[in-house]
Amino acid sequence: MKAIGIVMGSKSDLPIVQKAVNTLRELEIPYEVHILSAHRTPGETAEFARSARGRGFACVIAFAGMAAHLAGAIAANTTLPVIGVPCAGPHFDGMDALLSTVQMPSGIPVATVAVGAGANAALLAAQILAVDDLELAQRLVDHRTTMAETILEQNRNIQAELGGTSG
Ligand code: RP5
Repeated sequence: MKAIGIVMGSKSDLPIVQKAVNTLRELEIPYEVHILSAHRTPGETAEFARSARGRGFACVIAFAGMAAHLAGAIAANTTLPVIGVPCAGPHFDGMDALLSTVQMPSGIPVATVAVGAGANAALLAAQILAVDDLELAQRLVDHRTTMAETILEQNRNIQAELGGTSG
């Protein structure tokens, strides 16, 4: 199976990255984690993106906050799918990173997930891999079944706990 390339713009993004790593581990998907910055290490970031396909990655997940151009900078240098995860910084509740990541001009797409949505980024990457991997597709179905069971159990518990006053 191909691996997922994970890049964060700063070590301060790690708590969000960890959610993606946990999900990829759960789904038994190989990954590689890097810290590379679009503005502090522009050359190394471009080199990573240019070599990503040759290194066996299926797609890249880029995590960045503030004027978050990391995902776009990587996408400009590879034709692999790039998933952008906006990370909330000290201002604007992550709206700055969300708009910077999602508003890519025509020609270079970035598939942007919600602010801080590391797990969803990993699930989207898994779904890309599962296009031609039926075993992984089944693991994704199992993951959804587990989620549904958790909600249904919570539903039973809340009814037992709080009851209801209707009829
Ligand atoms: C971005 O700037 C990083 O992705 C991070 O979210 C933000 C702040 O970086 P640090 O100043 O914490 O290194 O490049």
